[in-house]
Amino acid sequence: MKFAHMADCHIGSWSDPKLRELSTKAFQRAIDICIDKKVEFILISGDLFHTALPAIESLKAAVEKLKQAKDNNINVYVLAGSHDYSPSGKTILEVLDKAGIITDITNKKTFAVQGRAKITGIHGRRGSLEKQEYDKLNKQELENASGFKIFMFHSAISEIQMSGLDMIEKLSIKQFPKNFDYYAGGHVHQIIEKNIPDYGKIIYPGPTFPDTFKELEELKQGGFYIIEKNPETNLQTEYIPLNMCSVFSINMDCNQKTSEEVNAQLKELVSQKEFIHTIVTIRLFGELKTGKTSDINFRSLRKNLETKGAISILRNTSKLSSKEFKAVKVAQGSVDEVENMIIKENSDQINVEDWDQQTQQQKIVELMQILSQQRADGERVVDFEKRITKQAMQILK
Ligand SMILES: [Mn+2]
Repeated sequence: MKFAHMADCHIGSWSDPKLRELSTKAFQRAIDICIDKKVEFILISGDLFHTALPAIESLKAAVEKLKQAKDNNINVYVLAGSHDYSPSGKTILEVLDKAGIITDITNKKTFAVQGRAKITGIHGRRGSLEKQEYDKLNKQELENASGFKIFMFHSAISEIQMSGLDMIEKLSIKQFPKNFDYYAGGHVHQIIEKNIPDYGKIIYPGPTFPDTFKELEELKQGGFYIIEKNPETNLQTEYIPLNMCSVFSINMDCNQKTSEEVNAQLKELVSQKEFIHTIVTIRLFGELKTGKTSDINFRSLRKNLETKGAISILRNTSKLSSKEFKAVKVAQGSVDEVENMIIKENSDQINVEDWDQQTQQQKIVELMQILSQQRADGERVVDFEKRITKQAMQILK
């Protein structure tokens, strides 16, 4: 018996069209490899699509490949993940199931029989709402069943060490039925392979393509598993990486550096390197000694990298600050109190001629009020813009 196990394909994720295309292509390549290696069936443990109602292009790209698998007599078993549900609990997987392209095992109460294998599982929901589903399981019946049993799931497990996932909800392995041959996991975007006594082989294959900035930095690429089980051998697992491009990550501590120094160091870091077919991630953190964060010249860096062939340049400066616009810690209070305090503490950083401090603070409050207005019912966008601009100009005189 030979089958593939993938999860978290997130087809349609990334707003950058180039990254979205790479992510879709990674999934397509995975299916191509499965056809090439003549697997008997494929398991997809949740988050096949990034959203419950994927865009037509994403749907088309996925369906085309899934159909190809089907035409090669490879059945594809898909479980809904936390991303596959619309707020009203609908998933596109039901449609694909009805069309005979996949087998949606999301609401399967019993086993799907695939040759010598039996497949069942429990879908994932946002906020780990699937917990109740586990409580409803007739575990004994599942545990006593014979044959090569596969349990698909889309949840984190508290007994398995996972880095950086302290905040997410987990299930206990004790909620799972015991005595399965293979537990096909999803949801955790990490590659994890574990044997748990009384249970069996548990695998999280990670995503088929990194889905976030952090995943690009840490994983660099995605992949999936091919599993083989012959009567005379143990389970054999092989991780198949999907190398779609290179990822070059810059992680720079900017503490006590001037914005000029940071600019120079960034320039130095990328000089004498080629970036052909490479995604570049730039993470800057720390507090600049002088200069503003906006003095970091990303535009010229981007141009430079693009000339050297970079596919996409992503930056993260959420932990970068400057002395000139320093974060202000304020005591708790009402929104108005907190706002006023922040304005007071920062208004000396701005200097408008002819305004004293008090006038300035007053003007800031008034401007904020005007800018937070919403478009009135039936008001045209141009009229709305005109109205806001006019009011703001009156304040600024
Ligand atoms: Mn996911």
